Amino acid sequence: MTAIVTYALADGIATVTLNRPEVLNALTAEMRRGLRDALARAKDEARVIVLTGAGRAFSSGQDLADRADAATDLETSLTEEYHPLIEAIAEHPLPVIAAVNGPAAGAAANIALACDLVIAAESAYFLQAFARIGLIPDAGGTYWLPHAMGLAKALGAALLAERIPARQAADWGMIWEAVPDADFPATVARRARQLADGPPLAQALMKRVIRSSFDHTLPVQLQHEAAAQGEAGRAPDFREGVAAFLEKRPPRFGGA
Ligand code: LHQ
Repeated sequence: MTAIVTYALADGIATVTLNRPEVLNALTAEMRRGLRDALARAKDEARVIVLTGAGRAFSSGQDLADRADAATDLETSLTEEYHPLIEAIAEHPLPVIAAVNGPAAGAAANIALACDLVIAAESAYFLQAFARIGLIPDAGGTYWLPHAMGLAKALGAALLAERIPARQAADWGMIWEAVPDADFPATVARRARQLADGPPLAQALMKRVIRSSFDHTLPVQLQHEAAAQGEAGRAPDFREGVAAFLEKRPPRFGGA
């Protein structure tokens, strides 16, 4: 049987692939567990995680035909299964790239937005499909959307439930970049390499501190920033980064 979530590790890059292409990688409980397991495994052995979809889609969101899920109350399904997944991405010490190869709909669009760097192929699109089936954006949608693109666009995306093409998503600041389909695999590989070679402690700290800024006033945020910078400054990667600069060579980060 083919795994419905695959995991491949190469040179510090953990690639996690949603793998039910015949239903556009619609998410089942087993896939959500597989995703959480993959994220946990990568923690100990990778330097960056790439999350992507097999076939022509990233993911169509919740599997609407899954009978087990249909029997579960939505609030329970969200709090017990989706939320731990969203938090595992947002709180993961490693940078997580969403490589959005095709449509990202429903909960999957918002799982992508939970990632740290979203790179989409130009033919991909984001669809807050929820209103079409009488629901509201979930899996963090009501949080990420206004933060990522502002209130006006967030409300429009939720109420109208129209496709947001990758290029538009990038123009709105919702994702990092949209790239021509032909360049997509190479761009993802290049960005993954770049992050895998980056300073792990500083990356983990910047993820945490930047994400927490939503909850803080400026004085509080400045304190968190200074504390994290103090920690980064005491670590070997800072010494290595400065030495590499002075010696005019690329840094070798990852010092314990
Ligand atoms: C699917 C799905 C799918 C099953 C395509 N399920 N089969 C909800 C409830 C519970 C708890 C937590 O939260 C949530 C959150 C959510 O995620 S709700 C939103 C769920 N997603 C959607 O509403 C999107 C549904 N899909 C679509 O609207 C379309 O498939 C899109 C626009 C993504 C792509 O359209 P097309 O490119 O035209 O592909 P298609 O519709 O022909 O799909 C291909 C196949 O995949 C098809 O099966 P078939 O046997 O006819 O070839 C679809 O039935 C199947 N599929 N999405 N979510």
